[in-house]
Amino acid sequence: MMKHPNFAIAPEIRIALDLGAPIVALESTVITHGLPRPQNLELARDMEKQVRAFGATPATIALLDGKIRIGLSDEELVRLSEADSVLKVSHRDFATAIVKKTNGGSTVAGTMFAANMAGIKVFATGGIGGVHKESPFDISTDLHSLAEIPTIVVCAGAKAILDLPATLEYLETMGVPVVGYQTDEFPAFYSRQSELGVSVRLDSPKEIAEFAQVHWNLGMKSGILVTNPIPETDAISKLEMEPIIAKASAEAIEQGIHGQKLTPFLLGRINELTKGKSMKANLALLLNNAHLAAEIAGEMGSKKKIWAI
Ligand code: PSU
Ligand code: MN
Repeated sequence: MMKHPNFAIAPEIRIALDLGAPIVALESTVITHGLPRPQNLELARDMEKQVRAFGATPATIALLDGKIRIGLSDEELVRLSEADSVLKVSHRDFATAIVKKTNGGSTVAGTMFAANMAGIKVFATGGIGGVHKESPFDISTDLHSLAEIPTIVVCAGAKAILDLPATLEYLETMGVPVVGYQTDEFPAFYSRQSELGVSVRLDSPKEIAEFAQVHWNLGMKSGILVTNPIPETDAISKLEMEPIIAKASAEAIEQGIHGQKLTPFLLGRINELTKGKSMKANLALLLNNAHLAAEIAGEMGSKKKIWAI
């Protein structure tokens, strides 16, 4: 097979792919645009540690000097987390990053695309993008990718800054299963509750892996959204979050913030308004998702059996 000129797969990931060992893809927009320094680098390292602790190999996906990189070394994580001019890379931005030879953090959509190209089926993030409240036609490419790319995306629901009912309607229209992990309710990122339903509740990583096999064996092409509620100890109630989100949202409209800048603006502003509490919750749910994703990857069944001797 010809090697794709725009991708570079780290040696460790190449070996894991050849062995059919469990791998979890990790996104990098959260590192480049979602969190401030130095928490972004700490989080990037902790996500990788968490995936390893639960028996899988982490593949952080990002763009460095115009190459799509599957798996980063620690030096490369440092470079990415400190980079000053870095693109937020979704589908339409890959070619831009490549021709301009720039660095980029891949969004959920971008990471799904690259992971699938590399043959990685399981991916952990914080919260997916969705339909924005500020402008109903600002619909994240994440939703479109969930409809078209067959990967399992583990998240804590869609970010609470979004129009959650509209986001769920869109996923339903596009035929994307929304799995509630040990819950009947769609989690709302910072909060465990939303009063909105999921399409199926599954209670173990094994059941999720089986569900995915059945879905894809039927010939379905879509991804599977696995929603994992934030741990109880770090959750912030809907009541507490609602006025804060409303305030940040109003400021975004006032300041004319839209497009790619909207999500980072809202996350940053909410973090200021909660005096860091929302970021703490964001970090906790990210690690919780890395944990579940590693367990699902472990249940996905490898191409070859590896015997320990
Ligand atoms: N989850 C987090 N923090 C983030 C994101 C997810 O906890 O910053 C990123 C993801 O990369 C997601 C993006 O794809 O926010 C959504 O951006 P937009 O709404 O512009 O599509
Ligand atoms: Mn958007």
